[in-house]
Amino acid sequence: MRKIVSAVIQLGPIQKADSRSSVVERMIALLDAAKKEGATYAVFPELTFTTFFPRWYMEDQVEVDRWFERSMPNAATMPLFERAKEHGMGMYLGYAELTPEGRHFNTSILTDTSSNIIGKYRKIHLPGHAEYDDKRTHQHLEKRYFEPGDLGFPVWRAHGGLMGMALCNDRRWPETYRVMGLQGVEMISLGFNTPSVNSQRSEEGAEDRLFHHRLSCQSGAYQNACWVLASAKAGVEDGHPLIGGSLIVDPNGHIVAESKTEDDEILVHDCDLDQCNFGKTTIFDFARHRRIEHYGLITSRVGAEAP
Ligand code: CDT
Repeated sequence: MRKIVSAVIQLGPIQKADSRSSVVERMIALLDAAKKEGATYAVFPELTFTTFFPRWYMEDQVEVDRWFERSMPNAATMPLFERAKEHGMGMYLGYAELTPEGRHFNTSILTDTSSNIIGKYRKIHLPGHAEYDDKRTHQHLEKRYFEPGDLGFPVWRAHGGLMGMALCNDRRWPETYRVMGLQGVEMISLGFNTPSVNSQRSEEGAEDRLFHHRLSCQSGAYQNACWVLASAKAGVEDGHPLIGGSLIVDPNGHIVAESKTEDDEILVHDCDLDQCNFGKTTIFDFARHRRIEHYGLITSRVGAEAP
């Protein structure tokens, strides 16, 4: 058995006015609680340190850049990294990254048990739109504020297994999981901020959104025989509701833990990476069963074209 006692740490709402330091304080308290439950690895949400700012339309780049981190860790976030190191815990967390060259990414990192950053992922499937859209009930401006990630979907040897990362909308795309599956991934961590109502179809509410979220994470886990650890930023941020539904999904596609609130909450599960072996050597033994001679359209065509 190769067990990672894993904590998915859901964060309740973060308001526009909340400081990075106040969020980091909350995160440290949750990390301490997860440690008490025996966790050695913690998964935090997408854009962990701030409100989900892409819902706000901004034209002034100085105002936009206030939501971004120019280095990681930095003065505000360092206490979290120090506490994780004290506890000997690895972490996955998401943040808005502003590079020294002035590039903007929706990013996540993976740390080892000494709080060294050993992996970086930049969100590839950016949802939403780039310009103000008055037909939507709320804005989702990720395409305005971020460039698509340029690092692919790498997999790292860490924490005794093969670890991968994704961010929010990536979880809806089978390609995300399969590219990591083809590198043998055993555990995928992902953070999300999912509005509770579809901005273009108001009858699609939280129940449907939770259904699609579970469906995506469960099928990704099953079809690639890996663990999926999904951490929400949840609850009402300045009047805008986000779903909860943080999950731990096993390599058979079963949900083994799910959050019950839309607030700060911890899920802890003993994830045995050896549970991936059965699926990877039988029905999803890619080397024996995949038929790549028929998959060309997946990388040669972006949009659907009828014959
Ligand atoms: N953060 C993020 O990627 N949210 C998307 C919302 C899609 S609707 C524009 C999600 O997939 O949950």
